Amino acid sequence: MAFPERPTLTLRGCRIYQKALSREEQVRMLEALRRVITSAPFFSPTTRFGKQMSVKMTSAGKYGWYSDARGYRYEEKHPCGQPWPPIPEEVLNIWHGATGLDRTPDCCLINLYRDTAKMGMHQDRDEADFTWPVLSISLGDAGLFRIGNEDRGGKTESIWLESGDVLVMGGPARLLHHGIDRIRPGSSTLLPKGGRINLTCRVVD
Ligand code: MD6
Ligand code: FE
Repeated sequence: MAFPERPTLTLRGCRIYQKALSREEQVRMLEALRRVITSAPFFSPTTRFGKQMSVKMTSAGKYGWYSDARGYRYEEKHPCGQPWPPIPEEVLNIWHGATGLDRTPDCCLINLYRDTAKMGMHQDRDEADFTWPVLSISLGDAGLFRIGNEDRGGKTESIWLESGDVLVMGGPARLLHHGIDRIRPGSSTLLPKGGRINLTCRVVD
């Protein structure tokens, strides 16, 4: 797949490629993800404060992102004890196309949002080197993405991320706070049971 040369939109330094994946590419990516999810089922992480997150998660790659009472971290194994499955080629192709990097990501975190799930404002800062970008791919229902500042608080801006949109958070945008306020249930027919899947690929080491 030839990745678009230019983003359709830039928001606070985040490059957004709207509809970068065709419907056929989205369907193929979802099929690849089904295989990942079969060997690494979704689970509900809890925060450091013991609260269950509304988003279900799993991962592919050398590391998976994990959270429990001991805090946020990367783990080499799914909570069931097995290593995470490899990152699907369909995802790696988007990573290389959008970032232009030869280096392969160590982790593809898979987030599942059903109807009322959301994700609070956060920074992605569990990785060793912030010069590597984070790439996100959205599939299924639209999600309202809010982006703020390096420091907590201050003015924010929001954009609806739709199925097939790709976002790259790199350079000066790498440590901006961001979150998902809500999804718009029923806005896509891609996932048979509805909801939104977001993939984020990261270099961890
Ligand atoms: C989401 N995304 O879209 C949550 N993180 O469901 C993220 O947390 C995210 O979109 C880092 C870079 C891009 C992202
Ligand atoms: Fe994030």
